[in-house]
Amino acid sequence: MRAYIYDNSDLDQREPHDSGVNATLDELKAIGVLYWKFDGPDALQQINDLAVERKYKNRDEITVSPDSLGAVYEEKVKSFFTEHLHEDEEIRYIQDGTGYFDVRDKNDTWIRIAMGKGDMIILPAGMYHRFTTDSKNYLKAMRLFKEDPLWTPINRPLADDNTHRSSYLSTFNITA
Ligand code: KMT
Ligand code: NI
Repeated sequence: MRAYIYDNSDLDQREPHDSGVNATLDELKAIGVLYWKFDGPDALQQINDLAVERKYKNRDEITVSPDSLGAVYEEKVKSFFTEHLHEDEEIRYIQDGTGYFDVRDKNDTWIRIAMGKGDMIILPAGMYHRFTTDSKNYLKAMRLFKEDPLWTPINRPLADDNTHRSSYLSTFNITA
C-alpha cells in the first residue's frame, strides 16, 4: 500500500496519477480510513478476528478483470470510478492483483491509495470515494459486510444530504 495526493491530470484513470506527495497512515486515520497488512500464513485468521471484532458477519469475493466480467468490464470500471458513498463501511481485502481506491481528504483533495495483495482497508460510511483497476486490469478482493450488503453507490452530489454523510462529517470534524 502506498497513499499519495492524486495529480488531477487528464490521463486515463488507470494511470498512477502520482503527484509525488505521500499521505501518511495518520492522515488517513484522521478522515476515518483504517488500514492493515494481512499476509503470511495467519492472514485468514487476522481477517476473521477483525470480522468478529467489528461484527462483519458476511463476505464474498469479486474479481475485477476483463476475463471475469467480460463485455461489461469497461462499464463496471467506469461506474466504480464515479465519485460515490455508501450507507455502510466499504471493507475490502485484496487477495490478488492491484488497484486504486481514491478518497477525499479534509480539503476535498483526492488521495490515491495504491493497494495490492494482503492489503485490508475500511472506508467509513458517508465518505466520498471511487475505485479503479490500474493498467494491469486485474484485482481480486474479498468484500466484507455486517448483514446484507449495503454497497449501493450514492453518487455526488445526490448524497450530500444523506444522513450518513452528515454523521461522517461531524464524526471527523470535516467542514469543507
Ligand atoms: C466500491 O463500491 O467502490 C467497490 O466496491 C469497488 C470495487 S471492490 C474492489
Ligand atoms: Ni464504494
